[in-house]
Amino acid sequence: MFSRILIANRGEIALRIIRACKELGVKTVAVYSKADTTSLHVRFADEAVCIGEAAPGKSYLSIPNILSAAEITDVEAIHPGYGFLAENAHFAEICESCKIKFIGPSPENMKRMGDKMMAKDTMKKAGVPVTPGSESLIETKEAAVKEATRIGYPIIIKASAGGGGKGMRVCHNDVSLINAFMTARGEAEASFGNADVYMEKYITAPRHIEFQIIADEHGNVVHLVERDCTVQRRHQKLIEESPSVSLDDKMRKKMGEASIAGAKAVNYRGAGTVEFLVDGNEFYFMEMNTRIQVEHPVTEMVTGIDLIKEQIRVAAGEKLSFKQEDIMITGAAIECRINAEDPENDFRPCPGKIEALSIPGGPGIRVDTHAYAGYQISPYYDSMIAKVISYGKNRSEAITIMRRALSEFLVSPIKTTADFHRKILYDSEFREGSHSTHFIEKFFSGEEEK
Ligand code: MV4
Repeated sequence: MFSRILIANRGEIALRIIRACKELGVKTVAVYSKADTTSLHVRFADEAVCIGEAAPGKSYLSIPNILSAAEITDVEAIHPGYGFLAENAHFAEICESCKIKFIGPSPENMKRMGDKMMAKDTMKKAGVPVTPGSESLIETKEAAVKEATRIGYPIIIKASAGGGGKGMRVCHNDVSLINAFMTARGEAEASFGNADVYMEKYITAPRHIEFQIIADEHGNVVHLVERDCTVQRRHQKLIEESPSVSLDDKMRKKMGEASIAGAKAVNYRGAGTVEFLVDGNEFYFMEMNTRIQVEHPVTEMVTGIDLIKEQIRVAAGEKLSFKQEDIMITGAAIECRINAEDPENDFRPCPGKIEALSIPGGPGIRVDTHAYAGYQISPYYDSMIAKVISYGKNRSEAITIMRRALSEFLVSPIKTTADFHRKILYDSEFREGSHSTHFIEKFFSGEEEK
């Protein structure tokens, strides 16, 4: 086991990793920007190193500054958390060349899964169902029309270097196709420096179901069942839950086995998430995320497994301490991401100083947050200030507990999305679990989905 780990992140995930390290008896080094001098992860770590200015490019995204901090504090490993450099293969390679263990998958895993066309091809070869679509990249308008005719409208054009919904274009006929093809390529070039696009059959009302997997360095891969992330807004997940109302045990088993087959096909290491689109009884591989995700707590609540500790253990070369048959789901969990944003104003970020704070508690509630009374929410970083996770014996109870908890969440004078979440939890379609990825649109009159 490592004796000292550097956490190359901030906010609630930095705290989460520090907690896991403390329970493992591992010393922690926090890194922080000048804007985070008073942040909790700085206070709770054993050591802390200021790595630069507030702007992420000068601090949390600066590989030289982070590695300098790692060198002077003599750490054996770096945990990247999520976001920032978590899926940056170049960063993982440099860590390895500095003999510092990167707590996550190999650079090869990241590169292969970061190229969405290559990821699909790999999964298909591993026997994982993928969304019907083009076998290769679409290079010309003529090829686009030919492929769309073969696949059949509606189709969706996606950036191969993209992911997370950026640069996607849905088309229903040839007329819109040409324009969509050109703009998708232009956006992909602008956003990712890579104009490569591919095409898929558009699934009109899917559910977004993802499977958590964890793999050690000895060939063992276990899935920790699914998370349903169908409630999203502009590709930002708002609510995540486990288990999913859309899956029965038969489908859960098939998708779990597909996730493991996919992970084994790429010799995956560490924690990862295989994302699927679910359409009735069919499921299709969408993307694989090579990092720990924001929503990992819902999986921890229903399986009782501490995913961050498992990440650290497998990175230290330990074997997984459980087998697939040991994984049982008990109860149901829901997570609401609480952002310092104004739902009345197109969710624009509302940074500022928290004067008074009441964090929910009581039976069935977990809150992962770095907020405290007096904390200055910075405009430099993403607006999530807390994750409220409820756990009940079933989904209905988890919803009831979450509603109660959100009513206790007071963060004055900051505007947050807490009440917006309560509205969702009272919605009948959500309660029945019959919603699709279009669910959230109905909460916005006339808002155009980008
Ligand atoms: C799709 C799709 C429908 N059909 N692909 C890809 C990235 C992911 N974040 C959203 N993506 C989608 N890919 C096909 N062939 C619909 C979406 C989609 C979506 C998927 C899950 C959850 C929310 C979504 C919101 C918009 C689009």
